[in-house]
Amino acid sequence: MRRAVYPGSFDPVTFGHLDVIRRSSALVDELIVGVLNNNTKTPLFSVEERVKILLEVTKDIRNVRVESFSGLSVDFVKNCNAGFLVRGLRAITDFEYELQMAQTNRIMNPEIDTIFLTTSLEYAYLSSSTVKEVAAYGGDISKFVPQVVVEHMRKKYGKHIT
Ligand code: COD
Repeated sequence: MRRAVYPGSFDPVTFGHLDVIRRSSALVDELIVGVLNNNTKTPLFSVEERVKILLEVTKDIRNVRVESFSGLSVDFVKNCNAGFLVRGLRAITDFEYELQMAQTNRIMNPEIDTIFLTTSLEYAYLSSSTVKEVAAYGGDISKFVPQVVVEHMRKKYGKHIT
């Protein structure tokens, strides 16, 4: 079975992430979306909320599983019996960070490779931090994230979010 892991913060999941999930799930038998439970950063959404939202927005994709993880992503990939890590690339700024991470991960576990999907052009600008900033100022985020995320953001920031 060809299994891959797409690890990330997903705080919150955007249409850009969803596009990577759809396209990479079509390349493998099973895609596991790994949600980092990060104790050092304070995310807007708890890991439980992020998993719940991801389960909701991926429920129509039959070969996608969603799980949280702590620690190194290569260890999570190994524990999942997966051979690949999926990551998305938007711009040259992503490339430097992603290349460094992919190479470090490969040194730590040479059996695990990283596959990069380049962003779809319509989502090239999109990031979770931009969505949070727009939402914090009461802007319309419905073009950036699924409706279920809009509703969760509304609860976090108050009802003025579109
Ligand atoms: N289009 C395409 N791709 C996108 C878009 C978009 N619009 N938006 C985001 N992406 C991609 C990102 O480039 C990234 O590849 C992925 O989606 C997830 O993005 P985020 O921002 O939700 O998640 P990150 O980048 O914060 O996730 C970082 C990890 C959690 C994977 C990383 O910190 C990690 O593995 N941590 C565990 C400790 C570890 O193993 N560290 C690495 C040692 S080198």
